[in-house]
Amino acid sequence: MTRCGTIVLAGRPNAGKSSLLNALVGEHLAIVSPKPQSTRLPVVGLLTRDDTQYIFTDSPGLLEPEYQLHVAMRAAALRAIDDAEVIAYLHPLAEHPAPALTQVAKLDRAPRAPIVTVYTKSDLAPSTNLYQPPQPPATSSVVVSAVTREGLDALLATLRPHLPEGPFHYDPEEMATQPTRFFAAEFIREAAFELLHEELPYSVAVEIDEFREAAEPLYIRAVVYVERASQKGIVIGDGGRTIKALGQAARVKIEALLDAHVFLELHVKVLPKWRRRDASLKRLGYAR
Ligand SMILES: Nc1nc2c(ncn2[C@@H]2O[C@H](COP(=O)(O)OP(=O)(O)OP(=O)(O)O)[C@@H](O)[C@H]2O)c(=O)[nH]1
Ligand SMILES: [Mg+2]
Repeated sequence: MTRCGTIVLAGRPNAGKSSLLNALVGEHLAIVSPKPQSTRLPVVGLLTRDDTQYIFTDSPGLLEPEYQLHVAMRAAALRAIDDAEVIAYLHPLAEHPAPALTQVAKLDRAPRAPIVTVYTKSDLAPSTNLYQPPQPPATSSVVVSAVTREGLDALLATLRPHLPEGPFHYDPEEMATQPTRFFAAEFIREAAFELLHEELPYSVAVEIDEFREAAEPLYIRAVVYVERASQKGIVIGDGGRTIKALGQAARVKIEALLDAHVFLELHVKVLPKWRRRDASLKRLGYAR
């Protein structure tokens, strides 16, 4: 009998959720950044191994909301936690032990699904006896590194019994469920996290205006939104230098995922205070 089910990757910002999703799936699907709060929407990654189909959902970091976008991110993370058959609760090994998820997520009561505590970035943790395996009957925990791939097989083995018996939901060859244009917009945002500083990456949102994949190179036109006119100038840069570099970096990422040449055209526009406005968040796909 095959098994198939959803596993949410949850935890504080920067815990390594997106990196772990990518390592498990074997493809760069979810954007990663040393800057916290890079994930704004859940990203689904599929892994089918032997008789088991793992449906992983990378979720936004659990944070204390400061503005409307945060409220939407937290809501999306809590929905993903609610919907999952098992919760992989990520916490950096260097900051062992992990506080209770109920506390981190400020939940009124413990989540319905079982929790597997996943200690991340083991390659960064000092090798002194920091990690003491929990004594039963504590919840199960696994130590992983998305970089060295340590612990990934152990994690899969720990998750597997929590997944319901039943048929696969997706073709075993599939890795993603979201449309290509979603990933295109995300990779432009990832480039913004790499090339822009301080508050700017947080003020950037991306909307795909046109996506033509009938002929190669694929043609993608996107709008990079910022919140203020002064930010627009910085994102464009001297003689368009910054937006050009951003476009190049994003194009390479999109081409790697699609395995096709891409012509990417970016325009920078101002959408005033979009992070604080419900209508803008809805339009950008961040809020319901
Ligand atoms: N050395 C090392 N770095 C890691 C590992 N996993 C993640 N990182 C780094 O930690 C930072 C955060 O990783 P992300 O995967 O973006 O973390 P996240 O939990 O998705 O963060 P948010 O989406 O912002 O909540 C990045 O700089 C990653 O490269 C790991 O196993 N080893
Ligand atoms: Mg992330």
